[in-house]
Amino acid sequence: MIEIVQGDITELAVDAIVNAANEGMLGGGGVDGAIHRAAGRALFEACFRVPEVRPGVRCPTGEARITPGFALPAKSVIHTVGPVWCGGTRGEAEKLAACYRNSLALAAENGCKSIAFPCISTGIYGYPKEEAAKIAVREVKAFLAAKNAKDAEEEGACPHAPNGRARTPAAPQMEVIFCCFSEWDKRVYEMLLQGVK
Ligand code: AR6
Repeated sequence: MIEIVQGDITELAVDAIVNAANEGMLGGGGVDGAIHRAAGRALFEACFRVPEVRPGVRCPTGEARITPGFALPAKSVIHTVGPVWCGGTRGEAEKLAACYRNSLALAAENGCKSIAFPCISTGIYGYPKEEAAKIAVREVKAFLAAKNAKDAEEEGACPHAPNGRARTPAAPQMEVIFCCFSEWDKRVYEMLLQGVK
């Protein structure tokens, strides 16, 4: 299930909110700053404990890491690092797609049933908003379709089910929320999800 909301992601009581972080993971401006302020010092300390993969880099661009949400209403924070927009010539689209894929996979691995995304890379990192939204919608739709197919297959494979049919109710779907800060972002997502763009 996909939803669009307009507002402050730090106020959402979901299993996981996604942070548009930087590779160092120690906070910054934009949504990253808002999440760190709302979660409190414990989030900074948890981020600090995430091992560096090379000096100063805890989460390379396109990857994702998870921490608790501490003082946030969200249970967890999934930190991902979007690409800096360089005109589209440095693999930004693939890196942005990887942010969505890796965040969703990490959420599923951690049993999250609801996850909210900000518009990754479209603030300080300068990614064109509509192009970024197209990638976000494409990746979320593909992830949910694959997950639903896998869940249905696992239920159908229940050895005690008559005629190969599952007796257990369908696994609850993951709820994915696009949390848009501006009215304009919200409209872009609404149009994309209606298939207008
Ligand atoms: N809730 C939801 N969305 C928000 C909020 C909020 N409270 N605040 C901002 N946004 P940005 P980036 C939107 O700049 O482009 C940081 O310094 C905002 O309107 O936060 O990925 C990091 O440490 C925009 O649509 O992230 C990195 O260095 C979206 O969040 C760098 O910025 C993303 O804007 C990451 O830049």
